[in-house]
Amino acid sequence: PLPRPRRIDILGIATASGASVRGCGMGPEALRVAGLVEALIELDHAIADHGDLRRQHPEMSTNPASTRLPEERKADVLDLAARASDAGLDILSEGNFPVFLGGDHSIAIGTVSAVARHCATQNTPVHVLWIDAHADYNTPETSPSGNLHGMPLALLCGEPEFDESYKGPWLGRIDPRNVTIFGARSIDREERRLVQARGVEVIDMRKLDQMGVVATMQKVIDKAKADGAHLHVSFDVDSIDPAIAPGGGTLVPGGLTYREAHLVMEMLHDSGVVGSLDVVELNPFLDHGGKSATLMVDLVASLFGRSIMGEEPGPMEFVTDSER
Ligand code: 5AB
Ligand code: MN
Ligand code: MN
Ligand code: MN
Repeated sequence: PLPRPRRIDILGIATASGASVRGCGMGPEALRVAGLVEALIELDHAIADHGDLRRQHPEMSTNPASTRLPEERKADVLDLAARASDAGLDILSEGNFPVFLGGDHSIAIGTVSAVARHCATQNTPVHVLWIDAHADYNTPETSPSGNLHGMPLALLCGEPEFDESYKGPWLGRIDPRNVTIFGARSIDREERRLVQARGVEVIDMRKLDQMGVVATMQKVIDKAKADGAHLHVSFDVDSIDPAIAPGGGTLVPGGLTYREAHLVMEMLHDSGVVGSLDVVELNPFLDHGGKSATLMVDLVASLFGRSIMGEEPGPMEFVTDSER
């Protein structure tokens, strides 16, 4: 089993530079306003909030359109990825559980890199559970939009179409065969070919409808356990049905229900294999009265042990103050 974390460490990465729709840079603040920290304290966890990484002087637009071209946003994305990777590595090295708040999904380039670098020093395999309506496995060649929030998995899995300009000593590497995409319902044609060729496990909505959360999630958990892995969970708000989570820029109908999403988090809690979490793509500007932010806070609380019938001391029990 993984060593028990000492503390939950929150780090925001306040950016929308990986997306073409603006607003998810406000995600970390909306999650705090919705009561994220209080929900975790309520569950008796020790918390540290590191505030947000952001670009103080983002590149200016050179085109007349209101949003900058993907190429103009790339420097922001990679700078923040490098900083998130280093900051995340510090948190993990101290034995704490990082909760990364996006920001668009390009932040996972940095957050998953932190996990990969840390686990390399511990000789622990990294498994990734990517909960998302999309596969986020495009390369600069296959991407229909050029937006980096659609490419993090491909870069992290070492796809050769990324040139040296995307890389640095901060970049970690994961094995596509240890990645599961969960809740997918919008995958581009070339992207689908890549995912299949690399052996990424895709639990799409069709499979979920037929097999349900319990059977599909149990497989993910059993595989991570059998491998003695650190499971990183990357939760894209757009995995949830837009009717209950309207706060996103890339909504796709037919998403996870309220109970399906909670059951995923409850099972992950009980599994004890999760070592880090991203909450990404929340766009407070598009949200309806904080509805999506509040739902995300409830889901994070379920991952950290909130349950309907009260707490059972489980495998994800944290080190208490007196044990330190
Ligand atoms: B998200 C699309 N596949 O690459 C692309 O929200 C959408 O992080 C990507 O999952 C969506 O532009 C990225 C069409
Ligand atoms: Mn995504
Ligand atoms: Mn998505
Ligand atoms: Mn999105």
